[in-house]
Amino acid sequence: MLTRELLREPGIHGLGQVPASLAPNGTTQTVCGYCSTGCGLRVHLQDNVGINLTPTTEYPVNLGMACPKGWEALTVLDAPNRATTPLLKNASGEFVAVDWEVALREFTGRFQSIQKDYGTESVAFLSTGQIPCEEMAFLGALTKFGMGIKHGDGNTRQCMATAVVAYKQAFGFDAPPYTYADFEESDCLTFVGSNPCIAHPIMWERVMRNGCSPEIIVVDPRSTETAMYATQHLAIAPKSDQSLFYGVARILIRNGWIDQKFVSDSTDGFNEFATFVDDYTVSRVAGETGLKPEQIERFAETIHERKRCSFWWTMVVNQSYQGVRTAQAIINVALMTGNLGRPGTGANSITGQCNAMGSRLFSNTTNLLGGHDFANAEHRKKVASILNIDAERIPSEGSWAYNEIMEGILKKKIRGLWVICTNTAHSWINQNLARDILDRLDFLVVQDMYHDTETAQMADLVLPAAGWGEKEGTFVNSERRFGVIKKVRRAPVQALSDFSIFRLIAESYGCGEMFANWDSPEKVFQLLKECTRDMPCDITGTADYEMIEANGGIQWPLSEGVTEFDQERRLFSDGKFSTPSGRAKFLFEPPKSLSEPVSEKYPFVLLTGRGSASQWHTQTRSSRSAVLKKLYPIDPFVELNPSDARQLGIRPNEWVIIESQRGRMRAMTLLTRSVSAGQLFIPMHYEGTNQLTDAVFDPYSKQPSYKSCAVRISKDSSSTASARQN
Ligand SMILES: Nc1nc2c(c(=O)[nH]1)N[C@H]1C(S)=C(S)[C@@H](COP(=O)(O)OP(=O)(O)OC[C@H]3O[C@@H](n4cnc5c(=O)[nH]c(N)nc54)[C@H](O)[C@@H]3O)O[C@H]1N2
Ligand SMILES: Nc1nc2c(c(=O)[nH]1)N[C@H]1C(S)=C(S)[C@@H](COP(=O)(O)OP(=O)(O)OC[C@H]3O[C@@H](n4cnc5c(=O)[nH]c(N)nc54)[C@H](O)[C@@H]3O)O[C@H]1N2
Ligand code: SF4
Ligand SMILES: [Mo]
Repeated sequence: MLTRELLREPGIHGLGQVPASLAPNGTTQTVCGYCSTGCGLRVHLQDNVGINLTPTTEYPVNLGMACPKGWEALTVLDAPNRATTPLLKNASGEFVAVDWEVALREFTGRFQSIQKDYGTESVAFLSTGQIPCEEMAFLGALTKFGMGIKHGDGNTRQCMATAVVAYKQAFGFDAPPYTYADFEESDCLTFVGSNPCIAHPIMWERVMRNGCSPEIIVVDPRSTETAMYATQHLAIAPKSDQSLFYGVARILIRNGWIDQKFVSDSTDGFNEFATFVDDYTVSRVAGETGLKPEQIERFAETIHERKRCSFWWTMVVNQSYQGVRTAQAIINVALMTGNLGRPGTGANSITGQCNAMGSRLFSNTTNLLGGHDFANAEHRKKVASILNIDAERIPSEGSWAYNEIMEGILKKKIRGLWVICTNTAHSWINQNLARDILDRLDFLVVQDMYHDTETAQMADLVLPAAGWGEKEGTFVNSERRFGVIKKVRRAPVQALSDFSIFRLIAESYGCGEMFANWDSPEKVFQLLKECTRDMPCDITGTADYEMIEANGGIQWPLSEGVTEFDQERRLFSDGKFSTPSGRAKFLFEPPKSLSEPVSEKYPFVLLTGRGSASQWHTQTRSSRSAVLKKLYPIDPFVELNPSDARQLGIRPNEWVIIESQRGRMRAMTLLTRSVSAGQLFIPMHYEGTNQLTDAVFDPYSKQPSYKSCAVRISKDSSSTASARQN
């Protein structure tokens, strides 16, 4: 089909407003498009258009609750800076509105000519954990099987790559084992570098419903909102979590507080691990973590005393130069105490974005569709036959990771880049370098809901995308639950769903034939379902979107033939893992010291993370709601301990300059004891934060270590006023 004809197809623009199947003035069920909690939201329609929403009371995830972002999810679709038409940069560097035909011609012409001159591998893509599975899979299949692109990765590398690798190595498959009921059923919850009060507020509400008088242990250098609820707050020295868990393991072993049966039936490598951790004496670990020996001992005792211990980690473990081994240090403690597979237990990675879990299975970047392995010829054959393509078209290796793609641009191996639903020029580590790298590209395409993100401004071509609420598909939340998202609004002007954009590009690139059947998200869902057959994530028992919705979402796995199943299910209740031996592995390695220790010149450790429940990442979306904007400081702020402030003569609410070896930013001071002396905290939502961060990576997961680097802070002598502007 010609691109021109395809453009006229009603399905491409989805001009029929919302699908006719929805009651024009009733309500319809969808799931939230921000965080990985995956709350159910009921959208209220007027004349077929979503005008308001309320959290769904009967949805098993959120039970009628939502955080401010969820409540405001529709508002941000109306923003005046929505990308409404393709924009092409002219010779004088100005954007000119063009129609889709010109945009597609330009996209294909420029990328194909780069591929012709420098090889097919010279074009790469960077995508996201925030588009539905069907769109991710389309992008991954189109680029890898259709366009001959070899390297593509996503912002998920910034987010949960470490958890993926840690699970794969330990369990044989990337399988977060829990269900949210575990928040309520656990009698001891440990949160490691995780601030659910802010980052996963509705998961935290589930913790608040826990009726087992749980011990809540929070391991975080800061006294976060979550730490304030802790029965034990371990204000650990940055990046010493691995030592802490080795120390705890040693205490458990020395006291015989081990689940021998679980260890011998379901694990490998315990004896080697026990020998290894014997060096991690309480005094050594106290020295390395800055904790008191009693705190470490009490932590171990609590794990022993309590019957159902769950261990939850989020970004700090993942975003580290030693993330994989830190995650496994936590997994090891759960394994040795038999805290896996039973209600209220688990070594549980909480992921971040609404569909980060979907990207783990279907982005076709690190894994071949459905959690398969590119290197495995049988897997390639299986997927090729499901997609009805030649197996030769499937590469036998995975892609370069995000950082390798960025390095590839520096080395001129990558000359064309397509960025979909992520804001690299704000969120990638060490921004001065990152922007310099993006500047070197011959052709940069950015596909986003908004035309003025930091990355879109650097683009040669901007493709206007529909957002959540304007398209259909499925998301997978942190507890492996598929949820269906609905189209309840028409995307503005010429903006198209990412799905439609991929269809058009397939056609224009000359590989439309390969995707002839990929004409609706639900058809693609059926293909993806087949791709999971006989894998640990098998969802062949899920008939269609309707069944997902009728069940309040469906967790993987659900194999064909299974008709009776619980709404909340966890993995490994049989003690069997996906490794060749069927046993989980103890994995360990000596911890490394801080990648950039403080020095006389840069005496503070900078921690970064989420600032408030109302801010989302680079704020392209959340800053478009007047309600959300009232709930957080508009100006960048830095949390500083009052004792440090006194020494430096810095006052509250004063502009200061924070500098690292790589860059500097301005921020307002917030004096608070929630950060320890010698540490600073700046939320990631402000553009300047990643001017400071240091581009170091975990050797196994290649995830950037955003959470600690050395900085200094000084008064901003240039500033006269310290008034906040709103
Ligand atoms: N409101 C809101 N919610 C979000 C997001 C958002 O942007 N806004 N983003 C979503 C995404 S994608 C993600 S990945 C998650 C992130 O969710 P979280 O990981 O829970 O959030 P962060 O604030 O990034 O980091 C958590 C904590 O790690 C602590 N920390 C720093 N260094 C160390 C250390 O060395 N050891 C330990 N133990 N702790 C340390 C920080 O003080 C911080 O409180 O949030 C998701 N939810
Ligand atoms: N210093 C520091 N930096 C960090 C972190 C940290 O803790 N500290 N955390 C890291 C983590 S965990 C993450 S996940 C990243 C997040 O970093 P990013 O992915 O860069 O952040 P977002 O603002 O979510 O960017 C998503 C973009 O997609 C657009 N968008 C939204 N929906 C759609 C859609 O449906 N289609 C299309 N085409 N576009 C859409 C939005 O407008 C936005 O521009 O940041 C990382 N950076
Ligand atoms: S907790 Fe997450 S999924 Fe739930 S409403 Fe808030 S942002 Fe949406
Ligand atoms: Mo993330």
